[in-house]
Amino acid sequence: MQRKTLLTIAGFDPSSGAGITADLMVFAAHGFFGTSCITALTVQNTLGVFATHVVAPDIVSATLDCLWSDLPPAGIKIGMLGTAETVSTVSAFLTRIRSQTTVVVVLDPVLKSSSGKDLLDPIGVDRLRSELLPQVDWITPNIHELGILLGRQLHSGTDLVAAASNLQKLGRDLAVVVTGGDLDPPDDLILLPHSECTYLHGERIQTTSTHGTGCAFSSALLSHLVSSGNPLQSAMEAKSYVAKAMRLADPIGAGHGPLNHLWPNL
Ligand code: PXL
Repeated sequence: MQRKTLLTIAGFDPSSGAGITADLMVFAAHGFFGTSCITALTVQNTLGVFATHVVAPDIVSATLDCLWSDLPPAGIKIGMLGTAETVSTVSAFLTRIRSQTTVVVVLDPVLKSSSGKDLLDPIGVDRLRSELLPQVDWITPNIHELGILLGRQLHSGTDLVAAASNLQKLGRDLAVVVTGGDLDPPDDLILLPHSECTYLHGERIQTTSTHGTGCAFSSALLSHLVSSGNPLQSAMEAKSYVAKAMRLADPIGAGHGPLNHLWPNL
């Protein structure tokens, strides 16, 4: 059978911990051919993000159409978008293609780097809520991103089920995974459309190799959704893939190092 293609629309991290290069490794590790549309260049290493430079929205739009006409993906992962214009460009692309065909779309709402740099402007956050959310099937915020999307600070004592349910109402049959890496215990909360919420149990892993765990989780989730179609099973597989990629990572760089995205191929 022909190998399927998955597309990532995301930023470029030259240190390969997060963004496009990490997503492509995750797709390859799951047996997919990966294509990409770069929305922004970042200047970063394991110590943090020092600058960003966005790609012009007309180049993003042309890239998406160019790939769509020749290498149509079976699934799309969206990460860093950078600006409100790019959010609208990607939303318009999804509206175009979703009127023609069914394609699974997973949105990792990349809003800030862990070193605190804004990776999406404030109007972009508004448009992500109003224009992009209705065009995606899954969203995978961590607790900080969930708080920004809902416009209030969340903490460990917050009713996360109610918060996830409020986010779900902004989409159309949206599945929400609140990733638990910043929670104690690090359990993920999953809210599927028309369903009760479920928790995926996670273990705290003692490692400094944590850069890009959100990118890896969302790309692995997309890979499993496209290969099995089973929502809960896919989220479970993606969580255990990321845990193993953290455990098997080499400690490179002086800060938060990359995961071992390619471990299934070793
Ligand atoms: O981990 C979030 C993220 C995603 N994509 C890019 C990034 C970052 C964090 O720094 O730089 C390109």
